[in-house]
Amino acid sequence: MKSNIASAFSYKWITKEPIKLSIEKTRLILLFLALNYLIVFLDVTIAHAADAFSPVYEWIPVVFCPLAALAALLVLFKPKPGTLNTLYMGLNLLGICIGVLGFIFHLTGVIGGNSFSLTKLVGGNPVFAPLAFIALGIIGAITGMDDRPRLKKYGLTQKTRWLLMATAFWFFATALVAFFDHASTRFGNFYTWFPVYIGFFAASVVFLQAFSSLDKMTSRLFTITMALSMLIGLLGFILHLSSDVSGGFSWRRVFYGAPGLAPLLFCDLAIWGGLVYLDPIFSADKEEPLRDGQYGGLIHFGRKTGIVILVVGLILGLLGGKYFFTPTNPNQPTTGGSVGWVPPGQLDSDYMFASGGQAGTLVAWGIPSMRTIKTIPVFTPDPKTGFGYTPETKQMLGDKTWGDVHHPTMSQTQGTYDGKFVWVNDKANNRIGQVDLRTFTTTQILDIPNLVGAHPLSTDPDSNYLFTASEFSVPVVNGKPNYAPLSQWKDNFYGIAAVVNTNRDGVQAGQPGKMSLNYEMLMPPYDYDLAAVGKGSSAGYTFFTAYNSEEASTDTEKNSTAFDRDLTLFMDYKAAQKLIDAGQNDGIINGVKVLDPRKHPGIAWLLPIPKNPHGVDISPDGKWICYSGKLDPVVTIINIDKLKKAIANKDYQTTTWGLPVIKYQDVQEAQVQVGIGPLHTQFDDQGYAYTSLFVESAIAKWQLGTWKVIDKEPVNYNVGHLAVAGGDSMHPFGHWLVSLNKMSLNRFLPVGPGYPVSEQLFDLSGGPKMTLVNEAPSDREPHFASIIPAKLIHPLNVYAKDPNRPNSIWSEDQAKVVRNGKNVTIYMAVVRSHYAPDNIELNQGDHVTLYLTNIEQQPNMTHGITIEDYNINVAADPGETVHIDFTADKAGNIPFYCSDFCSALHEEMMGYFLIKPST
Ligand code: K7E
Ligand code: CUA
Repeated sequence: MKSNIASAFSYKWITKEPIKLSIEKTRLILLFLALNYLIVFLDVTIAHAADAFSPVYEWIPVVFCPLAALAALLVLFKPKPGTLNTLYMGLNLLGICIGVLGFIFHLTGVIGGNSFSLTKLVGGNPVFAPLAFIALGIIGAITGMDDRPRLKKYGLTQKTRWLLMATAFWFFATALVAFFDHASTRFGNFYTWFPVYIGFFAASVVFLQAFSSLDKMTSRLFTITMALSMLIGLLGFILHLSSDVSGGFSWRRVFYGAPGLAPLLFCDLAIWGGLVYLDPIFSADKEEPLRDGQYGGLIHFGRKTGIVILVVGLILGLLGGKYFFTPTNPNQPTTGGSVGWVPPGQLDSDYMFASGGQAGTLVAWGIPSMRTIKTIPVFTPDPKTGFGYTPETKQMLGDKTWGDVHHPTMSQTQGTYDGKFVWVNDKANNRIGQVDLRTFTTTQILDIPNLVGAHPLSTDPDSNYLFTASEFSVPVVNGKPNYAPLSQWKDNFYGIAAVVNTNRDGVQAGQPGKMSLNYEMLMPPYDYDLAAVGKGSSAGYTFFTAYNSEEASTDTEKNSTAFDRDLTLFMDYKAAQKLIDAGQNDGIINGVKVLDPRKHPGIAWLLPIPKNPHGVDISPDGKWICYSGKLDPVVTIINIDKLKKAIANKDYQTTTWGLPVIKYQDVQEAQVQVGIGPLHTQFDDQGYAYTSLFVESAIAKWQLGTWKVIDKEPVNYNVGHLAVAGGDSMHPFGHWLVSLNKMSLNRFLPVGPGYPVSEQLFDLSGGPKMTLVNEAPSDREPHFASIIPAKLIHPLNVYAKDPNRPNSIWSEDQAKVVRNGKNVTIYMAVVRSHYAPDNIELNQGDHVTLYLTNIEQQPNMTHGITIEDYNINVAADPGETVHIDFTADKAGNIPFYCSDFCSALHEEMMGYFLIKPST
């Protein structure tokens, strides 16, 4: 049946005569309504997918939207009274209920956490998003109204007036969203106010039109307002996208940084405004009895049906509310939604590699969950994996059973973390350990002779070299001991910088992946604390911090803090490398080539920095060298261009210890007043720097270039290092910051007088303010840590089956025992759930070499071997061959068994060494 109602474009000041559209206004609205439900469907699906649809009622709006869209479309094509119409109207009312509940639920989810913040209000759990359901539900319900001209008031039909009011409400809600969203960035850019103004303005214009007569003035105002809304929507869309794209694109930022699609809501509303403003015109302006599909009132149901639907809806809503607001798990972290919490079954987005301090380990954490995933033994034996129990790993550890790990350093390629290696220093025993991220195991430990207190560790943008230095000065002599009376400090004590080849690609010495000592450089007898290798405009230089220019050797606490500035040192390592390559070293001490920079001008300089500086860190572009003052509440910024100029002009203040001293005021760019006790600085991808304040127990966020502090957040407490993803490379990833605190108070269950330290996770993505979103204890002291997106790391699943690998066997029938006098070599296969061979006859005093191959290629199927009473336990991952060496000095029937629970027959997985006593 063809309807006799058409719509007209009533903006009469644009065209003299109304333009007639041959489609009914109500049908247009139904079409657009369906479209809107689909858009909301996409939006809510993406948002709730980020929570993995947990709790389960996050599915409700996801299921609801397509149903509502479908109903609107069906009614559009089949505008008959009946079940369908009733269903459609019921869905609209249900939508309103869902909106109200969603609003309340998001709101309580936000403020139910430990603290309320604007960032959470918007980024964490968008409170106002459910209002869309209310607006669409209301509009949907109004489509059912009668639209006959006799009901006109102010020149508008009743239905049009109600639609105007609903649209005004939606404009109002959208303006609120824009307000809170931009408030979280403190309206950093003045134009972020525009959508707020325009939103509220449009809300008033649309609302007032419902109560004022339709004339030229009002229709012009209305049209201009809708055009403005359309414009601000498009502009906002472009600005949001460009702000998301600047400094590297990520979807995460499109949804949570500046939500890219949000401004398009203004365009959507402009179209709504245009549609509801359409004037229904009629072929006959006389009263007619109602017919189906006529007068724009497509849906008809009696008052009774309406009331029943409303009551049922309300009851359902209340029941639902009671269920929703019963806390399901009081122990669940309430951090305002998904930020900082990774639900069971979900993976973290980033790894953090934190030093294990005196545990001598490297610890892999998941970020943002703060779950500890793996402890990697580096300088410490580990019975679980057998590290330090096989001949090869015993040899790596030497006679040491521990190390003091401070600075995990991620390997880089062209200034970006490449996820291949992590290197760590051992300050207590002057070593560098290398962890291969294919296997998360330690593959090499390199001793650094001569140097004592190897504290800093830093690498260049291509990780060709590692730099460390001595925190303690000692005499440097060939052969041990390096003893000299302290009275000889000035003449016989030295600091040392060591440069190590990573040889990661096997360029040098044909031993890929094996570090080797390149050379060492003598330095004045100060205490070298940290190092940063230049990049970008500072490439080729390495900067060390140092305290104790006073050269104190006793009562250092007092005597090394007299000067207001300490002499730090920086070197031109490319120039130094040329000398080494040309064989121009100044001797070999304990097997290491040594350079004395006093004999080679142009490789090292001294630079005064306030005061007992601790960390030195370089901005991602390499331009700003940032020294943290420790005993001075500032970060001192050195401009690399000025520094290079001073070197080129040889414009020095004086010489000390035979090295030129740079004029501080010539190269200093700024002093950032960060707060008390600055230690370390990291950078993000937005031009901000973050400095840890040990004494103040806070993190200061400041801006490169303006040198302004823009946020400071307390931590619990006494922060040492801090880590931002990629924060010491040329391409930081931003988003997460972990504060590595030295202490904790009242944060974790008490465990006796020794307290755990605490790591606190901050979300950097919510604008200028850092938001604390998670924390975890650690029972080791993590100094530094490196955070890297998980997608950059590609660990092995199993050790591949390699028929050529020496001493490995790949089937049980290759298993054998080879005796050569008192030397017995066993090639043993291990597979669920037995050993082959499982009984091995030995004589007391035999020397046993056991190669145990786990011949499984199934991921996760680790087996181990424990030999009773022989102090031996080693694990073999799938495809791995482990080497065990022992003398069968205890006679008896000695059982061995699998030490990794692998199958139901794990206990049965055992065998005997049958060791005959010697007579
Ligand atoms: Cu500041 Cu060893 Cu890097 Cu500890 S060091 S905090
Ligand atoms: Cu194999 Cu347990």
